[in-house]
Amino acid sequence: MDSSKPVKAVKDVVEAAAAKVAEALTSEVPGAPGSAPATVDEPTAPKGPLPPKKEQGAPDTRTPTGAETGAPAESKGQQGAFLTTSQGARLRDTDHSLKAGPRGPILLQDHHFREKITHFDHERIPERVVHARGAGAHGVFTGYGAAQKVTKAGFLAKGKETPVFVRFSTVLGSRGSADTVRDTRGFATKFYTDEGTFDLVANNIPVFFIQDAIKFPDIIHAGKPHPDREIPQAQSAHDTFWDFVSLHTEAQHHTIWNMSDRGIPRSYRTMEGFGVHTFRLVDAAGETVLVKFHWKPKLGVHSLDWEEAQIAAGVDPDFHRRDLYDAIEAGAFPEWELGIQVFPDTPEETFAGIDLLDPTKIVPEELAPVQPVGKLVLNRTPRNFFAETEQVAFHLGHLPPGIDVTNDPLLQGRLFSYVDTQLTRLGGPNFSQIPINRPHAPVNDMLRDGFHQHAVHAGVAPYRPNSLDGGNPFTTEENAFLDLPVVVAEAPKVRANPASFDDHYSQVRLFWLSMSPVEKEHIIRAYTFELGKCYEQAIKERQLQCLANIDPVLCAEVAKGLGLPAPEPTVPLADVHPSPALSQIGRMWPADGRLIGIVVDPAVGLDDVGPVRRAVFAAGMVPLLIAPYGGVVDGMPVQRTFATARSVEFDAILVAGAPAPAADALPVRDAKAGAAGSLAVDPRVVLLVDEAWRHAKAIGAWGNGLTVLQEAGVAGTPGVVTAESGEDALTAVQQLLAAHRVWERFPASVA
Ligand code: HDE
Repeated sequence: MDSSKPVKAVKDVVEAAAAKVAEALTSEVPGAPGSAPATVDEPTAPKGPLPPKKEQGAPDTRTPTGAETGAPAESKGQQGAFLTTSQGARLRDTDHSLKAGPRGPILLQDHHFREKITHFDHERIPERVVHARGAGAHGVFTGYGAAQKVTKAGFLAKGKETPVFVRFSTVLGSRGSADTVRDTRGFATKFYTDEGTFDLVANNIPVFFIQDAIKFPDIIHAGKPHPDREIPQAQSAHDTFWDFVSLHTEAQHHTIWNMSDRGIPRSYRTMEGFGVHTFRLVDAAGETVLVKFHWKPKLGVHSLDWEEAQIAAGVDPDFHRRDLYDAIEAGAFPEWELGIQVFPDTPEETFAGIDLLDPTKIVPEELAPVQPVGKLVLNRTPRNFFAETEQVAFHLGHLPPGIDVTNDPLLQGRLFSYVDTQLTRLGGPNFSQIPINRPHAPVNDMLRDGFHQHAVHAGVAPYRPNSLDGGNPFTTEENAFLDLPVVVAEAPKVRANPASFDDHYSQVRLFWLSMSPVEKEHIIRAYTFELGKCYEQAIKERQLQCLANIDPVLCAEVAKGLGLPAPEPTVPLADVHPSPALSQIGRMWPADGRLIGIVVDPAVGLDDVGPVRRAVFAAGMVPLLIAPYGGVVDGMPVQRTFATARSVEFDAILVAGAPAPAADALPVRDAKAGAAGSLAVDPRVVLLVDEAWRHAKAIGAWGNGLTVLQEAGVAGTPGVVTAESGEDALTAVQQLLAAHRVWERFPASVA
């Protein structure tokens, strides 16, 4: 009897089922690692490398001097089916070193071993001194033409499309630190314009800690972990940080932004970006204006709740990185508008009494509206993190004709720092030849040689003027960058600031008074937490003095939490007009790319879940099924199980069933199960709903799902909708999501 037949038939069925699961998972779940599912058995037949994932892009293939090569991006990466040495010689074996007999020792002769290990030994480069932790994406910028009346920069022309690479980052943490810590975020954009690369190296906070770049090492040393124990990682909640900002009171404005919800963004997609400094634009006729750059996210500015940020730092330290890449993969391309605030270029360089050279000051949008000048869409994820995100090198001095700098002393110092830092980080002066940094404009410089020189320069006369290379290259007036002949007033050389820089409190108060009650509560909570983590009483008292100079209510509330008396102000409280534009609350925003967790109970059938899932997709959001076990239920892929899900991953929860405790609802298997006991519903589902409620997220339930609301004790409370059908529940939840959170769930004690 041929017994292999039934066995083969079973194997075929199992393999077919596994392939179906794999297909469902790779086609519908953002985040699958490869472009095709992995096979269980080790592949034996050689074939070429798989294509990249559909959402991945790589830097254009350009020569080191900016010319298009026409070569496909693959030609720079792995190619062919056979493993080779770095010199292209095919290898028979890479798993065994060359030894004197199977028991060794290893022979010095083993050049393959030495090449492999030596290269590995040198895989790491120094991380960035600041902004070490980041995530990048490719995209396209389209000009609206609106800026052409103030600048000749060609990439801002109407309909002009320019490729870009954006890198978002945190400031304080190391490369491996968590994404959701309380910190400022970097928002650096490289525009590969036809007229030379333009880098807009921005942050998500419009002011900076200090007014002079010479203090940058000091503020960073204060914010980084303490030098003895190297703790805490990626935090400002420690003594040295608060010591610095309470002694250098110019830092108070940036600090209140950090303590507000801006310090814990929901997503890179929901962050504003600010160029911080004032720049100078010049038009074709040579007329100039002063401007501040703003990025406005299409989805609005939204933040995490502090508890969410803390949980996410543990359960998903890659929270923002994952969010960015999953959104792009799901087709929910993140979008921003670039806008400018425009000010007349007067000798005083002030606007409405605000010193435009002081990087600790904003100009409220109510005084100078942000005028949209173009749109940024991020539509491709990098193919290789190191090659692109790690090696990208931004520099404030990368400016095309039409954009120039001002004398802001912070900006002036940055003009030195950014090239200087790359010399160590990227190992020499030729970092602009690394693929991600190659300009798209033709490059014809006379910079030569140096480590890692990729160009094979022709000619014998890299100097000017010359008579040997036919005089080439020539300088030109035609669309050349112009250092604007701005008049510098006669003045003594001094180490000093202008007197206007001495106002350290009025705009901090302006920010505080512009917040809604719930945002004020969050600020009080953040100061109380951060100062509560300091050991030194004197530092707490000094910072309380700063808070007294901002606002008595803020000071009193934080003092209460610290168990200290609230001091009286030492400066008169500024009489300021609030700027409603600074508040994140009170408007409605599209819910594109939001993550909707759907709790299902496969034990009772899922007929109603399919239509809801499709409706979530149709609304431009991403549905994630949460089930007792993994795999596929009713033909739909399960993205999270009760064991792997945590509320922080979802913007809203739909409860389609009341699943009984699953087989793994044991505290010994999953701490989230708590003391499972004899509950009717899986305790992880109850926790999910409870946390979502605590973080003021929209919750919708229908059918058996109502039982879960009862179990969690949230039924009938604001933002918890019960509906006849899943689709009705989704419609209601979508409306709630437009406001980001159910704000009524956060009662405020301050007005
Ligand atoms: Fe930076 N900053 N910075 N910075 N910065 C760097 O450059 C520096 C400042 C910003 O994703 C470094 O390539 C000085 C303001 C971003 O690669 C370094 C001062 C703003 C990034 C440096 C400032 C920024 C950096 C470290 C003056 C917002 C990440 C690695 C006080 C407008 C870019 C590197 C990326 C990175 C110096 C202040 C934004 C050391 C001296 C203000 C987004 O050169």
